[in-house]
Amino acid sequence: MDRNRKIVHIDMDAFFASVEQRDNPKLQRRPVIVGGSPQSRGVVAACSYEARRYGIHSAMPCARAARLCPQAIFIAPRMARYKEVSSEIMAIFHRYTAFVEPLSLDEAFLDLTENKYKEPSASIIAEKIRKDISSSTGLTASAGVSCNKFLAKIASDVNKPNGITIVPPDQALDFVAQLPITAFYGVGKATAAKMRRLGIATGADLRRFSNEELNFHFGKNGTFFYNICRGIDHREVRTQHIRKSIGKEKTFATDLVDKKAISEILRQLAETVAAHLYQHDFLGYTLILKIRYHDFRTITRSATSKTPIANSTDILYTLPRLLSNTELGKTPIRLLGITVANLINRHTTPYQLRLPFSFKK
Ligand code: DCP
Ligand code: CA
Ligand code: CA
Repeated sequence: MDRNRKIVHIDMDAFFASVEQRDNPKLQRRPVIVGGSPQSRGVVAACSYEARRYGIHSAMPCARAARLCPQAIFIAPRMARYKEVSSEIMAIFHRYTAFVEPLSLDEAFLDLTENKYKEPSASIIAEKIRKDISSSTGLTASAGVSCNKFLAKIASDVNKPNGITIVPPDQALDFVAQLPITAFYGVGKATAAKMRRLGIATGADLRRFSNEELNFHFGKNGTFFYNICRGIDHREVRTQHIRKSIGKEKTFATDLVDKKAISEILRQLAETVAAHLYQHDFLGYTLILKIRYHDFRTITRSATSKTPIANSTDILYTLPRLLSNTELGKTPIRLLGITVANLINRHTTPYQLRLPFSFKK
C-alpha cells in the first residue's frame, strides 16, 4: 500500500436541496425535494436530510416520494445556480492545491501530498476547506481523508452530513474489512448477486480469494477487487485542465537501481517530452519528476524557474536538483516520469520574457 499520499475527497451535503434551503429561508428544516413534480413522472434529484427521514432518496419517483411524505416541498432544479456554487467550491479547493479532480458539480478529489501551504496534515487542510466552504457559501460538506482515492471517497460518506472521516494507512485494512461489498466501485447488481452466491458480503470475505480466483469469477475487475479489499489503489488525482502539462512516464520490467541506467531513461524521457513540447508549440515553467519505488511509494519533485523550459537540455539541466532529494541509487525504482507544466505558447510569448530581469510575476 502506498502510505505516503494524502488524498482527500470532499462532497457537498444534499447539494441541490441545500442550495435551495439556503436561498429560501422558508425551506429550512423542511423536507425539500429537488426534481420533478409529484404529478410528473419525474424522479428525485436531491432531497434534504429532513426528507430522507421519510425514506426518500435520489432517483426515487417523485410520486412515491410524495406518498411517503405528503408535506414535502417539491422544487424544480436551477442548474445555473448549482453551477455557480460549484465554481465557488472548486475555487476554494484550488487555494490549497492545483491537484483537484472534480467528479461532479458537488465533489472532488484533492491530492494534498504537496500543497500550497506546505501543511503535512491533510486532515487540517480538509477541515480548513470545510470551514471555507461554510463561511463563503453557507453550506456544509463532508470530507474523507486517506492515502488513496478509494479510501478517501468511501470515508467521506461515513460521517455525512457535515462530517470528516480520517482513515490512516494503518487502519485501512480494518476499514475495508467491514465494508459491505456494495460500497465498492464497480459492484453493480449483477456482480453483487454473484458475490453473494460466492459467500462474499464484506471486504474481509473478498480478501479470502486469490487474485486468480477473482479474475476467474470477475474478469478484468478481479484484480481491481483483489487490490481494493487490501486498501490498494494507485489511481492518481487527475486535473481536468486542457493541456496544463506535457509528460511521459515509463514503468520498467525489472526495477532499476543503477544510476547510469536511470539517467539514460531520464534522458530518453526528456527527449520525448521536449519533442511533444515542440510539436505543440509550448514552453513550460515547471518541471516535475515522478518516481515510483519498488514498494509503490510514489513521490514527485518539482521546480519552477523564471525562464521557461524549451528543450531537453533545459530539462536535463534542472533534473539533478530534483533528483538530489530522492532515494536515487539506494532504492530500486519501478517507474520514472517527467512532466513539464505551467505551459505557455511559444509564439505568443514575448522573447523578453525569457530574460530574467524583465520577468515579472
Ligand atoms: N443528482 C441528480 N440525480 C441523481 C443523483 C444526484 O440530479 N440521481 C444531483 C443532485 C444532488 C447532486 O447531484 O444534490 C449531488 O449528488 P450526491 O449523490 O452527492 O447527493 P447529494 O449531494 O444530494 O446528497 P449527499 O449528502 O448524500 O451527498
Ligand atoms: Ca453530495
Ligand atoms: Ca456527489
